[in-house]
Amino acid sequence: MRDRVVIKWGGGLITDKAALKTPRIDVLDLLAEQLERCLDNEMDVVLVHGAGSFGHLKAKQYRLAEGRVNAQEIKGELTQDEAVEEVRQDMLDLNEHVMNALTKRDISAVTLPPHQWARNTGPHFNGDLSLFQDAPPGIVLVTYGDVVECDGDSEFGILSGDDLVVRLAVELPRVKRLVFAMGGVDGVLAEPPQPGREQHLLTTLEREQVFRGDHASEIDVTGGIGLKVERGFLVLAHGVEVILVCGEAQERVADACLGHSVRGTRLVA
Ligand code: IP8
Repeated sequence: MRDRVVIKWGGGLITDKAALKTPRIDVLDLLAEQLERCLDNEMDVVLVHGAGSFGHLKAKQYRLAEGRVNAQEIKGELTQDEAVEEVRQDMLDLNEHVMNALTKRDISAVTLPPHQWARNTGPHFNGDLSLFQDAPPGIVLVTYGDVVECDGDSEFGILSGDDLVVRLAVELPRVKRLVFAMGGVDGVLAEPPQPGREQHLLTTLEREQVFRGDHASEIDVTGGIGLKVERGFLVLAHGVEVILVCGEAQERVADACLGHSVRGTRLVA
């Protein structure tokens, strides 16, 4: 029986986060190559990707993470409903770039867009994971952070990829580890990166340890590195390993997925 790994490709890694709808094709190609290495080593993969500049900028402008707000409070040309549709389409466009990178390497993959199967936000969102569970060996199932329908007055909200990975890693059988591939950092740093100062990487991280996440709240409507760590600890509590690595460094994502020792941050109980 093949083991499974759940991988999150961060939005800040696969897109240029400051420029609207700009994918980093070279990074996607590198990540696809490493994903193929996992499959070649008998490790099945569930892939979740973030939104980066395909989701956060517009979602922030139209306050989609807050759900329905008074139309007069929205500053922009679109209504919130139009913004929901546009962000969903933008995410489909980003997903197409992801799928192209996989297809270039002949990796068989199927996308399940959350707005079609998930409801509500947070790590306990609703949605049937059986399609992920029933995937034949070697077929990569792909999903991503999206705008989903919500119960109650909020009507819609943002389901982050960092929440999707929790249920996928905990509920699917044979998941060995969860790997967060991030852009621009080697893992969790003791303090936010500063130009000219050496990064102090925390190679292991316990829940009680204090750290300050560098969360660019002006562009990121979900949670930055703090959310990944928080969600990571939920997963770790179920006996699944959790590692955060730099996704731009050759081989680190594949090494982490395959259980080799790697530069990054490992969550410890
Ligand atoms: O980048 C956010 O997903 P994340 C999804 O995984 C949108 O947190 C549409 C902003």
